Amino acid sequence: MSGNLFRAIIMGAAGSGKGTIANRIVKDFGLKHLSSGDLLRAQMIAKTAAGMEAKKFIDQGALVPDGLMVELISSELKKMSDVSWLLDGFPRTLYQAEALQEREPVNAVVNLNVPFEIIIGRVKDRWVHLPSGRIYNTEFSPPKVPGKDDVTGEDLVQRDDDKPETVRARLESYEKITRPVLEFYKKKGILMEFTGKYSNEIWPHVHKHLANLTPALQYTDYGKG
Ligand code: G5P
Ligand code: MG
Repeated sequence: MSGNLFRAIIMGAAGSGKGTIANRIVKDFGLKHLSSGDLLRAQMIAKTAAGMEAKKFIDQGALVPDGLMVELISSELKKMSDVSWLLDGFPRTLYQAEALQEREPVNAVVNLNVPFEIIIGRVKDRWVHLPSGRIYNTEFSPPKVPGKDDVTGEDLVQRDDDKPETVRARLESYEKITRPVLEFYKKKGILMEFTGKYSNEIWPHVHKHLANLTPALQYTDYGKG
């Protein structure tokens, strides 16, 4: 670990619960959360050139080209050089993993392994607050007022890429393109895999693992939240 800074990554297929678990990690361990998907969606809302380019790929359930992705993430990481962070959804290709490793070696990688049939069942119930990235699920974690964000009261939306055929393309891309990234981190001895059907079942194990790695950062009790 460089100084007291901790650099972690959360990986897992589309809808495996990265955002859900990342929010709990951030709350309990005080890491700064950077989600590549939230970053891209913000660029799309702002209709930046990067956002318009990314949209062509995201709508197909395909990965955004490496060059664009590395550039976007690098400029965010520059702003986070003096804090401990958790990356969610990046890296997703070997090229991205190597680019990150050169820039900023990672301390821990958490991979969520959730059966694909469970994912397909839950993603159709997902609603999000796009400006903040807050995630809801009408079955698992409904908003207090149906269709409205708990904090701002603004409308929730369903993601364009949550259509069943697009989710299937995203799951395939994870298997083909992102699995080698897990091997990359396994060889470095920093990968920890967590298997289960439910985030509440997986979370206490993730909490325990991170608490062992980061005793100095831990400031809440075991696996709450
Ligand atoms: P994203 O935004 O990174 P994905 O596909 O990796 O998208 P996603 O869909 O955001 O991942 P997640 O964060 O893993 O899923 O899952 P989540 O949102 O926490 O949970 C999914 C739903 O299930 C939610 O409604 C949640 O409430 C619910 N849930 C959680 N746990 C449970 C449970 O136990 N039970 C139940 N019933 N429900 C539960 O990337 C989007 C696109 O951007 C591009 C790609 O095109 C990608 O497809 N992109 C990149 N391209 C290239 N390189 C990169 N690094 C890229 N990053 C993003
Ligand atoms: Mg997410």
